[in-house]
Amino acid sequence: MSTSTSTLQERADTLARRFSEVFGAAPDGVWRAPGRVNLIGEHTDYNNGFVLPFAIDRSALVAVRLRTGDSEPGTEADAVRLASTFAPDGADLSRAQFRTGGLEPGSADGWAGYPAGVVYALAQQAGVSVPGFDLLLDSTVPVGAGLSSSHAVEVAVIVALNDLLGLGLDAPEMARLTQYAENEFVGAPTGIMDQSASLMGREGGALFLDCRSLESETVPLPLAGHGLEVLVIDTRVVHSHADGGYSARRNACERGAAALGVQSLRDVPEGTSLDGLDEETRKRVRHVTAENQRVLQVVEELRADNVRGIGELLTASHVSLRDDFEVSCPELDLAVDTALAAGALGSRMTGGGFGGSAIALIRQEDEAEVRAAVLAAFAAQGFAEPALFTVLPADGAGRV
Ligand code: GAF
Repeated sequence: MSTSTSTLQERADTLARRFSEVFGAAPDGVWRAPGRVNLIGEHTDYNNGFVLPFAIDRSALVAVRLRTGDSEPGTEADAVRLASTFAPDGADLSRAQFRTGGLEPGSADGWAGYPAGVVYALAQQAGVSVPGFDLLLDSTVPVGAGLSSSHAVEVAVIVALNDLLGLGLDAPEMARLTQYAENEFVGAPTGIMDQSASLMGREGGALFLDCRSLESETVPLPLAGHGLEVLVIDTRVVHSHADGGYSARRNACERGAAALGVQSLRDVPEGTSLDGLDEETRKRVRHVTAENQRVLQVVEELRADNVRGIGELLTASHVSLRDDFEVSCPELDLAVDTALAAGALGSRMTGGGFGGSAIALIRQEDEAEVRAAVLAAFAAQGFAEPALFTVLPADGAGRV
Protein backbone atom coordinates (compact mmCIF):
# COMPACT_ATOMS: atom_id res chain seq x y z
CA MET A 1 0.00 0.00 0.00
CA SER A 2 1.47 3.39 -0.96
CA THR A 3 1.82 6.15 1.58
CA SER A 4 -0.90 8.21 -0.07
CA THR A 5 -3.27 5.21 -0.01
CA SER A 6 -2.69 4.52 3.67
CA THR A 7 -3.15 8.21 4.47
CA LEU A 8 -6.44 8.15 2.61
CA GLN A 9 -7.51 4.99 4.41
CA GLU A 10 -6.63 6.60 7.73
CA ARG A 11 -8.70 9.67 6.86
CA ALA A 12 -11.60 7.41 5.90
CA ASP A 13 -11.33 5.38 9.12
CA THR A 14 -11.24 8.53 11.22
CA LEU A 15 -14.27 9.88 9.38
CA ALA A 16 -16.20 6.63 9.86
CA ARG A 17 -15.46 6.66 13.61
CA ARG A 18 -16.55 10.28 13.84
CA PHE A 19 -19.71 9.46 11.90
CA SER A 20 -20.64 6.81 14.49
CA GLU A 21 -20.20 9.33 17.29
CA VAL A 22 -22.27 11.98 15.53
CA PHE A 23 -25.11 9.82 14.18
CA GLY A 24 -25.08 6.88 16.60
CA ALA A 25 -24.45 4.13 14.02
CA ALA A 26 -21.68 3.16 11.61
CA PRO A 27 -21.83 4.50 8.03
CA ASP A 28 -22.57 2.20 5.08
CA GLY A 29 -19.27 3.34 3.59
CA VAL A 30 -16.93 6.23 2.80
CA TRP A 31 -16.57 7.75 -0.68
CA ARG A 32 -13.92 10.08 -2.04
CA ALA A 33 -13.99 12.68 -4.82
CA PRO A 34 -10.96 14.81 -5.74
CA GLY A 35 -10.67 18.47 -6.63
CA ARG A 36 -9.06 19.36 -9.95
CA VAL A 37 -6.49 21.53 -11.59
CA ASN A 38 -7.06 22.44 -15.21
CA LEU A 39 -3.84 22.06 -17.16
CA ILE A 40 -5.27 23.86 -20.18
CA GLY A 41 -8.60 24.44 -21.96
CA GLU A 42 -10.21 27.30 -20.05
CA HIS A 43 -13.75 28.53 -20.76
CA THR A 44 -13.97 26.01 -23.57
CA ASP A 45 -16.22 23.46 -21.82
CA TYR A 46 -19.48 25.40 -22.18
CA ASN A 47 -18.54 26.05 -25.80
CA ASN A 48 -18.61 22.29 -26.46
CA GLY A 49 -14.82 22.35 -26.79
CA PHE A 50 -11.79 20.52 -25.41
CA VAL A 51 -10.33 20.55 -21.90
CA LEU A 52 -7.35 18.88 -20.24
CA PRO A 53 -7.78 18.92 -16.45
CA PHE A 54 -6.45 16.46 -13.92
CA ALA A 55 -7.89 15.23 -10.62
CA ILE A 56 -5.60 16.20 -7.74
CA ASP A 57 -4.42 14.48 -4.60
CA ARG A 58 -6.77 16.57 -2.45
CA SER A 59 -10.28 15.32 -2.00
CA ALA A 60 -13.66 15.48 -0.32
CA LEU A 61 -14.67 12.42 1.71
CA VAL A 62 -18.24 11.59 2.67
CA ALA A 63 -19.32 8.92 5.14
CA VAL A 64 -22.95 8.03 4.38
CA ARG A 65 -25.66 5.84 5.87
CA LEU A 66 -29.02 5.40 4.21
CA ARG A 67 -31.91 5.43 6.66
CA THR A 68 -34.20 3.04 4.81
CA GLY A 69 -36.80 1.49 7.09
CA ASP A 70 -35.01 2.28 10.35
CA SER A 71 -36.00 5.87 10.93
CA GLU A 72 -35.32 7.01 14.40
CA PRO A 73 -38.32 8.24 16.37
CA GLY A 74 -38.99 11.84 15.45
CA THR A 75 -36.93 11.66 12.24
CA GLU A 76 -38.82 11.83 8.97
CA ALA A 77 -38.01 9.00 6.54
CA ASP A 78 -36.84 11.50 3.92
CA ALA A 79 -34.80 13.68 6.28
CA VAL A 80 -31.16 14.19 5.38
CA ARG A 81 -28.93 15.03 8.30
CA LEU A 82 -25.61 16.58 7.36
CA ALA A 83 -22.50 17.39 9.32
CA SER A 84 -19.20 18.78 8.11
CA THR A 85 -15.82 19.07 9.73
CA PHE A 86 -15.51 22.47 8.00
CA ALA A 87 -17.07 24.47 10.78
CA PRO A 88 -17.16 28.25 10.96
CA ASP A 89 -15.75 30.08 13.99
CA GLY A 90 -13.97 27.09 15.44
CA ALA A 91 -17.23 25.21 16.08
CA ASP A 92 -16.91 21.45 16.32
CA LEU A 93 -19.09 20.64 13.32
CA SER A 94 -21.22 22.53 10.87
CA ARG A 95 -24.66 20.92 10.70
CA ALA A 96 -27.57 21.18 8.29
CA GLN A 97 -30.73 19.30 7.40
CA PHE A 98 -33.17 19.03 4.52
CA ARG A 99 -35.90 16.70 3.27
CA THR A 100 -35.40 14.85 -0.01
CA GLY A 101 -39.07 15.21 -0.96
CA GLY A 102 -40.20 18.48 -2.55
CA LEU A 103 -36.78 20.08 -2.92
CA GLU A 104 -36.80 23.30 -4.94
CA PRO A 105 -33.87 25.53 -5.94
CA GLY A 106 -33.24 27.83 -3.01
CA SER A 107 -34.64 25.40 -0.43
CA ALA A 108 -31.21 24.47 0.92
CA ASP A 109 -28.40 26.94 1.15
CA GLY A 110 -24.76 27.08 2.19
CA TRP A 111 -22.84 23.85 1.70
CA ALA A 112 -26.06 21.81 2.16
CA GLY A 113 -26.98 23.05 -1.33
CA TYR A 114 -24.44 20.65 -2.88
CA PRO A 115 -25.85 17.36 -1.53
CA ALA A 116 -29.37 18.75 -1.90
CA GLY A 117 -28.63 19.69 -5.51
CA VAL A 118 -27.54 16.14 -6.25
CA VAL A 119 -30.74 14.74 -4.70
CA TYR A 120 -32.74 17.26 -6.75
CA ALA A 121 -30.91 16.32 -9.97
CA LEU A 122 -31.52 12.61 -9.38
CA ALA A 123 -35.23 13.27 -8.88
CA GLN A 124 -35.63 15.66 -11.82
CA GLN A 125 -33.37 14.00 -14.38
CA ALA A 126 -33.27 10.32 -13.44
CA GLY A 127 -36.61 9.82 -11.67
CA VAL A 128 -34.87 8.58 -8.51
CA SER A 129 -36.53 9.26 -5.12
CA VAL A 130 -33.65 9.31 -2.68
CA PRO A 131 -34.56 8.14 0.84
CA GLY A 132 -33.31 9.93 3.95
CA PHE A 133 -29.64 9.58 4.79
CA ASP A 134 -26.98 10.79 7.19
CA LEU A 135 -23.75 12.25 5.85
CA LEU A 136 -20.51 13.47 7.38
CA LEU A 137 -18.19 15.50 5.12
CA ASP A 138 -14.48 16.16 5.37
CA SER A 139 -12.37 17.78 2.66
CA THR A 140 -8.78 18.71 1.93
CA VAL A 141 -9.68 20.73 -1.18
CA PRO A 142 -9.24 24.40 -0.25
CA VAL A 143 -12.53 26.28 -0.47
CA GLY A 144 -12.73 29.24 -2.86
CA ALA A 145 -9.34 28.50 -4.43
CA GLY A 146 -10.75 27.60 -7.84
CA LEU A 147 -9.87 23.91 -7.38
CA SER A 148 -13.48 22.68 -7.49
CA SER A 149 -14.12 22.08 -3.81
CA SER A 150 -17.89 22.27 -4.36
CA HIS A 151 -17.87 19.90 -7.32
CA ALA A 152 -15.83 17.46 -5.22
CA VAL A 153 -18.66 17.42 -2.65
CA GLU A 154 -21.31 16.92 -5.31
CA VAL A 155 -19.35 14.12 -6.96
CA ALA A 156 -18.65 12.38 -3.63
CA VAL A 157 -22.38 12.46 -2.89
CA ILE A 158 -23.45 11.14 -6.27
CA VAL A 159 -20.96 8.25 -6.30
CA ALA A 160 -22.10 7.31 -2.78
CA LEU A 161 -25.79 7.36 -3.73
CA ASN A 162 -25.06 5.57 -7.01
CA ASP A 163 -23.44 2.72 -5.05
CA LEU A 164 -25.88 2.60 -2.15
CA LEU A 165 -29.02 2.75 -4.30
CA GLY A 166 -27.59 0.54 -7.05
CA LEU A 167 -28.39 3.14 -9.71
CA GLY A 168 -25.83 1.89 -12.24
CA LEU A 169 -24.95 5.40 -13.48
CA ASP A 170 -21.73 5.71 -15.46
CA ALA A 171 -19.24 8.58 -15.12
CA PRO A 172 -20.58 10.76 -17.98
CA GLU A 173 -24.14 10.36 -16.63
CA MET A 174 -22.99 11.38 -13.15
CA ALA A 175 -21.10 14.32 -14.66
CA ARG A 176 -24.25 15.55 -16.42
CA LEU A 177 -26.34 15.11 -13.26
CA THR A 178 -23.92 17.01 -11.05
CA GLN A 179 -23.70 19.75 -13.69
CA TYR A 180 -27.51 19.96 -13.56
CA ALA A 181 -27.30 20.20 -9.75
CA GLU A 182 -24.82 23.05 -10.03
CA ASN A 183 -26.71 24.90 -12.77
CA GLU A 184 -30.30 24.43 -11.68
CA PHE A 185 -30.12 24.05 -7.90
CA VAL A 186 -26.99 25.89 -6.77
CA GLY A 187 -27.49 28.50 -9.51
CA ALA A 188 -23.95 28.57 -10.93
CA PRO A 189 -23.98 28.45 -14.77
CA THR A 190 -20.83 26.31 -15.00
CA GLY A 191 -19.80 23.78 -17.65
CA ILE A 192 -18.99 20.09 -17.28
CA MET A 193 -15.21 20.04 -16.91
CA ASP A 194 -14.80 19.99 -13.14
CA GLN A 195 -17.21 17.14 -12.37
CA SER A 196 -15.73 15.12 -15.23
CA ALA A 197 -12.19 15.53 -13.91
CA SER A 198 -13.30 14.52 -10.42
CA LEU A 199 -15.11 11.45 -11.77
CA MET A 200 -12.80 10.31 -14.56
CA GLY A 201 -9.32 11.40 -13.50
CA ARG A 202 -6.52 8.82 -13.47
CA GLU A 203 -3.36 8.77 -11.38
CA GLY A 204 -0.42 9.96 -13.47
CA GLY A 205 -2.51 11.35 -16.30
CA ALA A 206 -4.59 14.30 -17.48
CA LEU A 207 -8.13 13.91 -18.79
CA PHE A 208 -8.48 14.93 -22.44
CA LEU A 209 -12.22 15.50 -22.66
CA ASP A 210 -14.44 16.39 -25.58
CA CYS A 211 -17.12 18.39 -23.77
CA ARG A 212 -19.68 17.77 -26.50
CA SER A 213 -19.58 13.95 -26.62
CA LEU A 214 -17.94 13.43 -23.21
CA GLU A 215 -15.56 11.03 -24.91
CA SER A 216 -12.33 11.05 -22.97
CA GLU A 217 -8.78 9.80 -23.03
CA THR A 218 -6.20 9.73 -20.28
CA VAL A 219 -3.06 11.43 -21.56
CA PRO A 220 0.13 10.58 -19.62
CA LEU A 221 1.49 13.37 -17.46
CA PRO A 222 4.69 11.87 -16.00
CA LEU A 223 5.76 14.93 -14.04
CA ALA A 224 8.24 13.24 -11.69
CA GLY A 225 9.71 11.18 -14.53
CA HIS A 226 10.75 14.45 -16.16
CA GLY A 227 11.91 16.07 -12.92
CA LEU A 228 8.89 18.39 -12.95
CA GLU A 229 6.16 19.54 -10.58
CA VAL A 230 2.92 21.47 -10.85
CA LEU A 231 2.93 24.19 -8.21
CA VAL A 232 -0.44 25.71 -7.26
CA ILE A 233 -0.43 29.37 -6.24
CA ASP A 234 -3.70 30.08 -4.45
CA THR A 235 -4.00 33.86 -4.52
CA ARG A 236 -6.64 33.78 -1.75
CA VAL A 237 -8.74 36.10 -3.89
CA VAL A 238 -12.11 34.42 -3.56
CA HIS A 239 -13.95 33.93 -6.81
CA SER A 240 -17.60 32.98 -7.24
CA HIS A 241 -19.23 31.52 -10.31
CA ALA A 242 -22.63 32.75 -9.28
CA ASP A 243 -21.26 36.27 -9.79
CA GLY A 244 -21.79 38.14 -13.04
CA GLY A 245 -18.40 37.80 -14.75
CA TYR A 246 -18.67 34.12 -15.58
CA SER A 247 -22.17 34.30 -17.03
CA ALA A 248 -21.28 37.47 -18.94
CA ARG A 249 -18.50 35.47 -20.65
CA ARG A 250 -20.91 32.64 -21.45
CA ASN A 251 -23.36 35.13 -22.94
CA ALA A 252 -20.64 36.72 -25.08
CA CYS A 253 -19.68 33.28 -26.41
CA GLU A 254 -23.30 32.53 -27.28
CA ARG A 255 -23.59 35.90 -29.03
CA GLY A 256 -20.44 35.15 -30.98
CA ALA A 257 -21.64 31.70 -32.04
CA ALA A 258 -24.99 33.12 -33.18
CA ALA A 259 -23.32 35.91 -35.15
CA LEU A 260 -21.03 33.40 -36.86
CA GLY A 261 -23.92 31.05 -37.63
CA VAL A 262 -22.58 28.07 -35.66
CA GLN A 263 -24.17 26.04 -32.89
CA SER A 264 -21.24 26.65 -30.55
CA LEU A 265 -17.77 28.17 -30.77
CA ARG A 266 -16.34 24.67 -31.07
CA ASP A 267 -17.68 24.71 -34.62
CA VAL A 268 -15.97 27.89 -35.86
CA PRO A 269 -13.86 26.73 -38.83
CA GLU A 270 -10.17 27.63 -38.73
CA GLY A 271 -9.43 30.85 -40.61
CA THR A 272 -12.96 32.27 -40.16
CA SER A 273 -12.93 36.07 -40.31
CA LEU A 274 -14.07 37.66 -37.04
CA ASP A 275 -14.14 41.16 -38.55
CA GLY A 276 -17.93 41.44 -38.44
CA LEU A 277 -18.02 41.03 -34.65
CA ASP A 278 -17.90 43.89 -32.16
CA GLU A 279 -14.55 44.17 -30.40
CA GLU A 280 -15.56 42.52 -27.15
CA THR A 281 -17.22 39.53 -28.81
CA ARG A 282 -14.28 39.20 -31.20
CA LYS A 283 -11.83 38.93 -28.31
CA ARG A 284 -13.95 36.34 -26.49
CA VAL A 285 -14.31 34.23 -29.64
CA ARG A 286 -10.61 34.54 -30.41
CA HIS A 287 -9.73 33.17 -26.98
CA VAL A 288 -12.03 30.17 -27.22
CA THR A 289 -11.04 29.13 -30.73
CA ALA A 290 -7.30 29.53 -30.01
CA GLU A 291 -7.63 27.77 -26.64
CA ASN A 292 -9.20 24.71 -28.26
CA GLN A 293 -6.21 24.52 -30.61
CA ARG A 294 -3.79 24.88 -27.70
CA VAL A 295 -5.44 21.94 -25.93
CA LEU A 296 -4.94 19.78 -29.01
CA GLN A 297 -1.29 20.88 -29.24
CA VAL A 298 -0.64 20.09 -25.56
CA VAL A 299 -2.22 16.67 -26.01
CA GLU A 300 0.11 16.03 -28.96
CA GLU A 301 3.16 17.07 -26.92
CA LEU A 302 2.17 14.83 -24.02
CA ARG A 303 1.51 11.88 -26.31
CA ALA A 304 5.06 12.43 -27.60
CA ASP A 305 6.34 12.48 -23.97
CA ASN A 306 7.45 16.10 -24.37
CA VAL A 307 6.19 17.35 -21.00
CA ARG A 308 8.64 20.25 -20.89
CA GLY A 309 7.40 21.33 -24.30
CA ILE A 310 3.94 22.29 -23.02
CA GLY A 311 5.18 25.22 -20.94
CA GLU A 312 4.89 27.90 -23.61
CA LEU A 313 1.38 26.78 -24.51
CA LEU A 314 0.31 27.11 -20.87
CA THR A 315 1.68 30.63 -20.76
CA ALA A 316 0.02 31.52 -24.06
CA SER A 317 -3.27 30.36 -22.55
CA HIS A 318 -2.79 32.77 -19.65
CA VAL A 319 -2.03 35.69 -21.96
CA SER A 320 -5.20 34.95 -23.91
CA LEU A 321 -7.30 34.67 -20.73
CA ARG A 322 -5.82 37.94 -19.47
CA ASP A 323 -6.03 39.99 -22.65
CA ASP A 324 -8.83 38.49 -24.76
CA PHE A 325 -11.14 36.75 -22.31
CA GLU A 326 -10.37 39.24 -19.51
CA VAL A 327 -10.93 36.89 -16.58
CA SER A 328 -7.58 37.30 -14.82
CA CYS A 329 -6.84 39.70 -11.97
CA PRO A 330 -3.70 41.49 -10.72
CA GLU A 331 -2.89 38.75 -8.21
CA LEU A 332 -3.11 35.97 -10.83
CA ASP A 333 -1.01 37.98 -13.28
CA LEU A 334 1.61 38.62 -10.61
CA ALA A 335 1.70 34.92 -9.71
CA VAL A 336 2.22 33.95 -13.35
CA ASP A 337 4.78 36.64 -14.18
CA THR A 338 6.80 35.97 -11.04
CA ALA A 339 6.80 32.20 -11.48
CA LEU A 340 8.01 32.61 -15.07
CA ALA A 341 10.73 35.08 -14.06
CA ALA A 342 11.89 32.60 -11.39
CA GLY A 343 12.30 29.81 -13.92
CA ALA A 344 8.88 28.19 -14.42
CA LEU A 345 8.56 26.51 -17.83
CA GLY A 346 4.99 27.75 -18.13
CA SER A 347 2.33 29.28 -15.93
CA ARG A 348 -1.32 30.22 -16.14
CA MET A 349 -4.43 30.91 -14.13
CA THR A 350 -6.53 27.76 -13.71
CA GLY A 351 -10.31 27.52 -13.44
CA GLY A 352 -12.89 30.22 -14.01
CA GLY A 353 -10.68 33.15 -13.01
CA PHE A 354 -11.45 36.46 -11.25
CA GLY A 355 -9.33 35.08 -8.39
CA GLY A 356 -8.58 31.56 -7.27
CA SER A 357 -5.36 29.83 -8.27
CA ALA A 358 -2.59 29.88 -10.85
CA ILE A 359 -0.44 26.88 -11.70
CA ALA A 360 3.23 26.83 -12.63
CA LEU A 361 5.04 23.98 -14.37
CA ILE A 362 8.43 23.97 -12.67
CA ARG A 363 11.60 21.89 -12.44
CA GLN A 364 11.79 20.17 -9.06
CA GLU A 365 15.06 21.91 -8.26
CA ASP A 366 13.48 25.34 -8.83
CA GLU A 367 10.63 24.90 -6.34
CA ALA A 368 12.23 26.76 -3.43
CA GLU A 369 13.23 29.68 -5.66
CA VAL A 370 9.80 29.98 -7.27
CA ARG A 371 8.06 29.83 -3.92
CA ALA A 372 10.31 32.49 -2.41
CA ALA A 373 9.94 34.77 -5.43
CA VAL A 374 6.14 34.55 -5.41
CA LEU A 375 5.89 35.18 -1.67
CA ALA A 376 8.23 38.17 -1.96
CA ALA A 377 6.36 39.64 -4.93
CA PHE A 378 2.98 39.37 -3.18
CA ALA A 379 4.38 40.95 -0.03
CA ALA A 380 5.94 43.77 -2.05
CA GLN A 381 2.57 44.53 -3.67
CA GLY A 382 0.75 44.40 -0.31
CA PHE A 383 -1.34 41.42 -1.49
CA ALA A 384 -2.50 38.73 0.96
CA GLU A 385 0.02 35.90 1.35
CA PRO A 386 -0.75 33.20 -1.22
CA ALA A 387 -0.89 29.50 -0.34
CA LEU A 388 1.63 27.43 -2.33
CA PHE A 389 1.54 23.67 -2.72
CA THR A 390 2.32 21.04 -5.34
CA VAL A 391 -0.31 18.68 -6.72
CA LEU A 392 -0.16 15.29 -8.42
CA PRO A 393 -2.58 13.78 -10.94
CA ALA A 394 -4.78 11.40 -8.93
CA ASP A 395 -7.53 8.87 -9.52
CA GLY A 396 -11.12 10.00 -9.89
CA ALA A 397 -13.92 9.39 -7.40
CA GLY A 398 -14.83 6.09 -5.82
CA ARG A 399 -15.43 4.14 -2.65
CA VAL A 400 -12.53 4.16 -0.19
C1 GAF B 1 -15.23 26.88 -13.77
C2 GAF B 1 -16.41 26.08 -14.29
F1 GAF B 1 -16.99 25.38 -13.27
C3 GAF B 1 -15.99 25.14 -15.40
O1 GAF B 1 -17.13 24.53 -15.93
C4 GAF B 1 -15.21 25.90 -16.47
O2 GAF B 1 -16.07 26.64 -17.29
C5 GAF B 1 -14.12 26.76 -15.86
O3 GAF B 1 -14.62 27.58 -14.84
C6 GAF B 1 -13.46 27.62 -16.89
O4 GAF B 1 -12.76 26.83 -17.81
O5 GAF B 1 -14.30 26.04 -13.14
